[in-house]
Amino acid sequence: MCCCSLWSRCCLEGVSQREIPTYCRICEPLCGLIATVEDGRLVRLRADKEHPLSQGNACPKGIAFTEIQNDPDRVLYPLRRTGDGFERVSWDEALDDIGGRLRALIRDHGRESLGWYFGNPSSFSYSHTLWIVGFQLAAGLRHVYSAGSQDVNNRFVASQLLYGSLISVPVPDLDRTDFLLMLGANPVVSHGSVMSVPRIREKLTAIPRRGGRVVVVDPRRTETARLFEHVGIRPDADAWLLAAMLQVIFEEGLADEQALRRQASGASELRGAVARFTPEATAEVTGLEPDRVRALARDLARADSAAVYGRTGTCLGRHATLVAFLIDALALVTGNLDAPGGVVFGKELVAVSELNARLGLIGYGKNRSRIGDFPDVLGTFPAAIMAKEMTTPGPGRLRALFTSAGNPVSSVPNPRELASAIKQLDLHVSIDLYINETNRGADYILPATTFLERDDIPLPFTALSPTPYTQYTERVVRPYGEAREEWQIIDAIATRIGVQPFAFGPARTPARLLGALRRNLPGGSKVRPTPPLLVDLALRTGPYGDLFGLRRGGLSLRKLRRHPHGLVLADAIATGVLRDVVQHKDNRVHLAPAEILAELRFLTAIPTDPAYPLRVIGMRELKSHNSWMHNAEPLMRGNREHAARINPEDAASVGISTGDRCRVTSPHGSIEVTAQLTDDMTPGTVAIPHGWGHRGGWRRANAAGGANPNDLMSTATADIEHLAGMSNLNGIPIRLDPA
Ligand SMILES: Nc1nc2c(c(=O)[nH]1)N[C@H]1C(S)=C(S)[C@@H](COP(=O)(O)OP(=O)(O)OC[C@H]3O[C@@H](n4cnc5c(=O)[nH]c(N)nc54)[C@H](O)[C@@H]3O)O[C@H]1N2
Ligand SMILES: Nc1nc2c(c(=O)[nH]1)N[C@H]1C(S)=C(S)[C@@H](COP(=O)(O)OP(=O)(O)OC[C@H]3O[C@@H](n4cnc5c(=O)[nH]c(N)nc54)[C@H](O)[C@@H]3O)O[C@H]1N2
Ligand code: SF4
Ligand SMILES: [Mo]
Repeated sequence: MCCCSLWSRCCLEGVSQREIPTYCRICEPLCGLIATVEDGRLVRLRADKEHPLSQGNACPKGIAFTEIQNDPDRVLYPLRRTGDGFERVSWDEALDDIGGRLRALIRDHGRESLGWYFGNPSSFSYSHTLWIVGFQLAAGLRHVYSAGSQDVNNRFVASQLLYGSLISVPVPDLDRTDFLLMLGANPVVSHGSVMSVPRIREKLTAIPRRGGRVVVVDPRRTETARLFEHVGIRPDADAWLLAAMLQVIFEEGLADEQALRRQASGASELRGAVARFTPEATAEVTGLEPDRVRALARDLARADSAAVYGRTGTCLGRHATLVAFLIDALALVTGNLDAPGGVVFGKELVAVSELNARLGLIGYGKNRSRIGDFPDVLGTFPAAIMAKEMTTPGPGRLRALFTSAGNPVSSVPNPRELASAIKQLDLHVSIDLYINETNRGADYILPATTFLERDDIPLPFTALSPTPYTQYTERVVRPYGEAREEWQIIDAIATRIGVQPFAFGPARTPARLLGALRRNLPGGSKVRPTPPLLVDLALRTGPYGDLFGLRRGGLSLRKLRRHPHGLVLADAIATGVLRDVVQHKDNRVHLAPAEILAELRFLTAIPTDPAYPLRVIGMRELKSHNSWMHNAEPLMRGNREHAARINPEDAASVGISTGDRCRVTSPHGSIEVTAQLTDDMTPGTVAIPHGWGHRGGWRRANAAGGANPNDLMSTATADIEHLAGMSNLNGIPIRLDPA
């Protein structure tokens, strides 16, 4: 039998084991992998030496994906809830019943009663994301939520304010920078995020080797901070530090006036707004010596080139949009925006922003949420309000929820509230690989293919790679059991409520575009677009495309198939492109939008409450991946345990030692975890990884114990960052007690 459905030479020649190049879709470097496949089963994964960028590098999670692929606990057939368990049903039975229930809900309560939450793994599947957006637009869904509000939406909103372009996110030019200021990121463990950089540790260590500096601002002396210079800031104080650095730079005449004149508007207002944030005035909030902050500001401004980069540690505080904004502002003010060695704007593989800008499909603040009046970000509302949207009566109440590639009961604040709200839904359907903490009570669990069971191209990541590249992969094994690709499932559900993704409104261009496409296809109007067809079209007409033969050497899927190990598209990101990036009418970067000036005016630290003297933050571990890799045996060896990292001074003051069970209590909840004392933690701060405390169908994960730190977090609308709807998951006041 053919293992991959391609009927390539190996089947015809009867070779039983096949090695197929593909790439990992667990995290953002997208490392090249070689899959060994025998009789349609994955035998092993190893790093691909021929991948142009990862060059034989992959981490333990990538290799351990074999265990996920072959996991006996995987859901391989559609499951329907029966009392407190599940029974296997056929796809038709499941889809017909779901369709019928959706039609009844639409009839009684309108389409605004339906909703979708898509989780992190969806961003690694072009077809999944395309079909969610297509379905959202075609069905007019309003209740759309994602992991983005626990991750990165503040970054998009900052780009909207700065550049007038939501998805234009600059990346640090790692290969050329002389000075990297990194806040709230631990790429040695996370492997880099909102930048796609295989072998990132080497890229970072090369900076000091060539005489440059890397400064890591983090309340924990992380695996990354240990390799470089560490600035142990207090949690949720980055806005104060960045404002203070800007204050010093303006005050001491270190700003790059030429860059300001050329690129920006609002520099003097920004200067006025940060004037009160001197290093002295901010020292109590940041915990940093004023002289150190001054020196850091001067060094950054005087470096030949400097990049400023922030990641989740700067996204999950109370001022997340402001912080993301100030990160880019600092780069611009020092002349490092859109300049070699600074922060630079990659070129998209397909012209998503342009298309979106032209069609105005999804953006920022086009809609407001029913609960909390939050603006949408890329068509999604804060996931932290999902529970209240389910439980608050009235028109527009969320009654039917789909979750795909997501585990919000593990990942959003106040998971208990969400778990109990989900029980009140009329319908909950999950598309997943596992029974997880969110779907364990769902009406249906529909089995999704793994990334090895679907074709893919990492669409959004080319623009985020300092060395622009791409790769197209076919599936390497046929779907196990009855697993289906998400887009097929979405299509089948859409059909049953009478809508069709990618065929919305005759007045809209995509319909016309697709009409033209259909006319040019064999089969005429009956042909419905498939993901490879759409992506080929977008690729060929995109910035790197072959324009159907008009641009020699341009890309098409056919051409990418000839480069199964991936293809480098340029040596570096081009600079001097800001005029194309900025969409504001005056073609300038806006340094003083009203929203940001207001944030700076009202910036106040949370008053310390003696009842909760410490702060809790998150952290990531090399052998965990959010909530979903704790069932893979190779990652769980050595009796791994969920532990809170605590500074010895803080532990001593409450009589806790390593290995003790301790109780962590915030104003919103309480959990019990094992203590691990370490002077990596700055005193006053405790770090607890998320994604533990399992109660799903993953037996090894369940047995690993642990707790969900998000029980400590709040979903009160006042506790949700108001510009981007970011959940507040870092810097929450807590108290420690022996358990
Ligand atoms: N306290 C705290 N909370 C956090 C964070 C933090 O730093 N601290 N980080 C936040 C961040 S950055 C993120 S991204 C979120 C993640 O939050 P979520 O995306 O909600 O959750 P995950 O744990 O990533 O769960 C992913 C689910 O997708 C399934 N899955 C894996 N691959 C596929 C696939 O190909 N198809 C389908 N259909 N399903 C698949 C897995 O089985 C799993 O059930 O957590 C957030 N929560
Ligand atoms: N091994 C592994 N890799 C992963 C993941 C995983 O779960 N495991 N998840 C993936 C996902 S979904 C994402 S989004 C990326 C995230 O990528 P990163 O953001 O690089 O990952 P983290 O390790 O969460 O790093 C955040 C850092 O912020 C620090 N921090 C917390 N609060 C503050 C603060 O207030 N200020 C400052 N300056 N720092 C603070 C934390 O101590 C932590 O070191 O990683 C991805 N890669
Ligand atoms: S770093 Fe690991 S998990 Fe991330 S893409 Fe590479 S192999 Fe996969
Ligand atoms: Mo994330």
